[in-house]
Amino acid sequence: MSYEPSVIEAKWQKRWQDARIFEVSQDLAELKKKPKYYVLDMFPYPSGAGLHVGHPEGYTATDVIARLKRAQGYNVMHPMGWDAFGLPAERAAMRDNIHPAVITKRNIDTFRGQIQRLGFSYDWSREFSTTDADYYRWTQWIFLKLYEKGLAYLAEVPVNWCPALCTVLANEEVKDGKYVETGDWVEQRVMRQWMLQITAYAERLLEDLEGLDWPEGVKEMQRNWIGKSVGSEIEFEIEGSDQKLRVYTTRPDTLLGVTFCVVACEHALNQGKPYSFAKGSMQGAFTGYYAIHPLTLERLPIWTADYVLAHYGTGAIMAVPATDERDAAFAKEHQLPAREYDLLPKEQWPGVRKTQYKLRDWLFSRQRYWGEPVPVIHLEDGTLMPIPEDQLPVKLPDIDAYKPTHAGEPPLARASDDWLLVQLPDGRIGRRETNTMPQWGGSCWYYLRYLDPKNSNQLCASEWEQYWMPVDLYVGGVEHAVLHLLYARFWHKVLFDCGVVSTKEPFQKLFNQGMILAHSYQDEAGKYYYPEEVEQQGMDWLVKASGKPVKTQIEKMSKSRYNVVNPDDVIAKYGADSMRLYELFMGPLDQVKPWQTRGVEGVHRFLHRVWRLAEKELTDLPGSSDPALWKLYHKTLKLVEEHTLELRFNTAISHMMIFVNEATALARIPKEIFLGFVKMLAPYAPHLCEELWERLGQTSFVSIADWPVFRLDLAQDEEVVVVVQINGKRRADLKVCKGLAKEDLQAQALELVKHWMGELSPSRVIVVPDRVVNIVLNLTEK
Ligand code: ANZ
Repeated sequence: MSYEPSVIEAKWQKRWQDARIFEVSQDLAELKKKPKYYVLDMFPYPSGAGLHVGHPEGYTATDVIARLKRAQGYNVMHPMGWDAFGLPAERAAMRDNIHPAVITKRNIDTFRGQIQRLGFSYDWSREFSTTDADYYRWTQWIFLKLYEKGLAYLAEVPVNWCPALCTVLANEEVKDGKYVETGDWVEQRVMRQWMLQITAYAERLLEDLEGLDWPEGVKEMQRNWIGKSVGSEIEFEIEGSDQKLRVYTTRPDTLLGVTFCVVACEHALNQGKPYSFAKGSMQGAFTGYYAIHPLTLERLPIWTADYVLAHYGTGAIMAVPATDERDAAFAKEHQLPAREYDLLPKEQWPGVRKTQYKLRDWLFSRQRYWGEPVPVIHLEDGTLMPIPEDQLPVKLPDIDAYKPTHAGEPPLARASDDWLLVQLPDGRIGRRETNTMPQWGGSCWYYLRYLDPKNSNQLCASEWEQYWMPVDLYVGGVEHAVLHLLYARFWHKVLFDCGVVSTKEPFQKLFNQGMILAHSYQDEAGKYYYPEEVEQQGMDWLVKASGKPVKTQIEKMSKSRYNVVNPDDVIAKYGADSMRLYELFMGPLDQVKPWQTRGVEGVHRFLHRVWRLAEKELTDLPGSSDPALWKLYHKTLKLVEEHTLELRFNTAISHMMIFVNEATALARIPKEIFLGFVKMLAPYAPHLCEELWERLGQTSFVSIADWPVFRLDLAQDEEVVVVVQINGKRRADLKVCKGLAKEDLQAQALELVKHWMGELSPSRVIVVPDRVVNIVLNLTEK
């Protein structure tokens, strides 16, 4: 029989599922006999477009690790679920007039099917969606804890309002005045919103980064986002006023160089004066006030300008144009003086030392339907009442229109009075909060729920939390560096303070997979061509077909560029094992790299060769094979294990390819070696390996077999002692690998005896491999 992935893959996926081999034991005493390993993917948002080949890159990596760790005797937690609240389902609902819950379920079914066809060893019994009421009940519960601790509060705040979407957005979601997801413009408005006081955790969020095994770039992004700065607040008298001007500076030593002060447009000093300047410009105006220098008593004009931010420090600065570039530019623009000065010694610095953070509190409400309702009631007297814990979840009501009003009233305000109005036991009437939580809420704690997904009394029982946490390896995209990863750390620390979790940090090791790009082909007329077709037919064909010059680019996959690759198509043609292998063989996991379907063919051929290897004579006779094969086998085993655990999958695969090439050249191979190789390859190509395992008469599953035993003595190269002579006289002994090439042996020997030779150079060197190196020196040269 030939290798037919479609037949064997369906067969083994069903067998794994029926035997439930990837489900983790629920017996704690049993679990405690072995070490644990928690390996987690950033769970996907199940979009309507389905999976593309970028998703399974990280999932394949974690699956290989999960399978290897299981083989090495760990209890492995490897779950999957859905981050399913959010705007796209709501927009699709508006467009198609279908409830977001229906759309979400449909998308989840598609995603699950696609993911399952890749043969990942998830414990599916733990699956959930953030949109399940049993789940978001606990998201709401955490909100109540935040509220109890004073960390959730309502405030009139300037917010990022997106007119196109009619909703507010978090600072982290806005870049250059646009919503990062859709590119829609965002404007500033003042609205009453829920805020989470993440700033109260700024120092801990910063400090605890140190102990984490995360990419340095991600840590640095978090440090910059938190933006700690240590400086001073200095108070200036204002001429003819009781008010004082407080400035924040990181350079109190420059006080003698101050020639003017600048306040933000929104500063209290400007009350009633609606200053506004072009963003990022050096425009400004004199406020009419003068500050008095605390040491020299000089009059310093107070200006207002856009480059001073209202919400950083005190919203006011002392300007030192001789040293600070922006102050210098502003001074030049407005003909303000600059002055050389002496640095002020530390003993003379006025005012108090002050630590500032750039981090702002987290805007936590959204005018959206498809999110967790905020579990709070507004009473008539204006007070707030949190929903009692035992009345959670506050379920999302059905409504008939999902769009918020332009005044910013959330869609839930349209719910019927049954839902909206609540009568308290004392007869008072309250109105439910109609804002919902942002999508980031549900993803802040999902890694805990996997550990105890069905618990209806607690979000996670502490015995499970204590056994499994922290997550040992977390894999996902770098785009979450300051959003999800900062929010989740914040909630985790709050849960730590509530005694719900026992670790300070949720994710011990983080790895970011690089994005998978694709080739795109577009002709001068703007027409795109399918990359697959171009790859098959060749560039000449393309030029002819188009009749115009064609531009080839490597870009992000997107529908509009016709370059999205669907894993289903790849699996249909080559099988899931080839797909898995190619995802990891393309290049280092953290690198950005282009997909090339042609590349799948290479790994597919490799799997065919493995299949044919099993058809060779597999012998049990000892000594029936080349000892070199044993050595190669053990060396390969060591390298595959090491490289895999270091997430260097591409090189692990190439070592297996080398092994298969060598083994293919032999007439027969020991069965023991072949079975060991099947175990080695199983984490990467599990379906093929299960099939071979069975055909070779093994019972149970290779997926849960022990990792092969490595024998150092068999892997090591045999050593020999070579005598090094000078003019026939023994001068040294050299230990080298048996069979070392002549040139290498000569080079090592010369190095070893160079102090014997002094200035002289050999006139001749005689090398007998594995035996002797004789260096002939011409002694008359001296
Ligand atoms: C005088 C000075 C002299 C300053 C000098 C810098 C260099 P970080 O490190 O980011 O905290 N600053 C203070 N508040 C500001 C605001 N609301 N908007 C814009 N700029 C503000 O930077 C702190 C420095 O940025 C402060 O120190 C202040 O300028 C400015 F040679 O004061 B400095």
